[in-house]
Amino acid sequence: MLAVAALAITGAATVVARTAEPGALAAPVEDDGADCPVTLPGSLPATAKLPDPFRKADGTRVSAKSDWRCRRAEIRELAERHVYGEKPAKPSSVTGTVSRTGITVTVSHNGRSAAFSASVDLPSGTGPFPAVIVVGGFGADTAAIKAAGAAVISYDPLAVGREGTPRTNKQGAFYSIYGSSSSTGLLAAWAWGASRIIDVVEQSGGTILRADALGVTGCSRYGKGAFAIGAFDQRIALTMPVESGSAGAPIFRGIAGESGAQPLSSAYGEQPWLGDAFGSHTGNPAGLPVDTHQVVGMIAPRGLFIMENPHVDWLAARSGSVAALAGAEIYKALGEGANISYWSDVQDGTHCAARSEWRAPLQQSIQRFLLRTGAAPGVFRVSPRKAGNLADWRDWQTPTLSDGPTTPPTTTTTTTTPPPVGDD
Ligand code: MCU
Repeated sequence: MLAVAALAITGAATVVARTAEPGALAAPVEDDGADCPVTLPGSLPATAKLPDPFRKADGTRVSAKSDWRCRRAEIRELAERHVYGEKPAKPSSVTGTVSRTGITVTVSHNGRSAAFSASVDLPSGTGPFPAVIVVGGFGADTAAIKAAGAAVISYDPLAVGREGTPRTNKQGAFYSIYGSSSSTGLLAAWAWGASRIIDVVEQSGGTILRADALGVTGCSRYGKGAFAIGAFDQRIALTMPVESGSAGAPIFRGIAGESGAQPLSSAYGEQPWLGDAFGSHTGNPAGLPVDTHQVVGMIAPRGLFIMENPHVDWLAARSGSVAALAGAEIYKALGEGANISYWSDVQDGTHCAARSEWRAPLQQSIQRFLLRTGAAPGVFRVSPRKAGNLADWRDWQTPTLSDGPTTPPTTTTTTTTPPPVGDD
């Protein structure tokens, strides 16, 4: 009895340790489900509709909010196996520096090493500052980010995973460590690189940049990257993919039926963005045991603001709206429905244009999730040009999740029960 009570207490302490400061939704670790037991069935039945995100691998459904942590670990495993390829955990050595103008990263693992860097642009005022990792060099409103009080970390992901290489000879810092024939795609490699930048920020002591107040954004192929970076590192408090298109936020199952959208085979073949294993799914997304609404669920309940362009058919904004709507059901079940926002109702059709419509919700998101002031925008503005219908895509309902753990801990009275006489 005492041992059980002690376990219950240890469990509670673990939960406390996982939570950063009050109001913070990001985890202090890259993957807070790393200890979850994940046993996946060899194969799952094909489903034309979106897989039920609440159905666990053992066939039962998630019933408590606290179950999401290990359900997320299952989704992560599915996403790695079938979509992105493996994103390895932190390598044995990550070192580097943070200055007011830049970040250097040096990684060593299994006798191999690689280095890359990012530049830093601080806002006015005195730090330490929250920061947004801007992936690639275009399409992000860096002026709005700085005006909201966050620094910009400009991350060139091509140094970590180059484009223009065949899948058999991938290049960049990630592949210098894990091998040029690694089956991991560029998006997971970029996510690994962003995580190593966060490791260095974390180790820097927080005098310039705050590791507990980080966001990520990027447009187009770098929107695909921003989405994957936010999904695979729970230290990211705010994820803001812009016009990410196929291999980004839009549901894979919707793309084939969305007129003009970049086909899955095209997204798979244009660059090795997705993992090699995705190659067997491009003609049959119904056979995928996971879809991007569950990748949205990997981000939940952290801040997420998905921005899309409904004027360019190639960008698959209708399938993007379905990913957001289905993913929002996960946020709602977790009691954080306002933490996901979506906006595709924009005027300018230019891909990755600077857009005045997004400035206010973007700044409000930075304030809420990085500076922790005010409320989340909690806005869903879907363009009528590309409005998907969630009812067409699901045959599951959103559960009401309890607040407590599924198996309630043993009552605390056991802690005060004296052991029977003679039992020591
Ligand atoms: C939307 O992202 C990509 C798209 O997948 C590609 O087909 C196209 O070539 O480039 C887009 C992009 O990254 O534009 C800058």
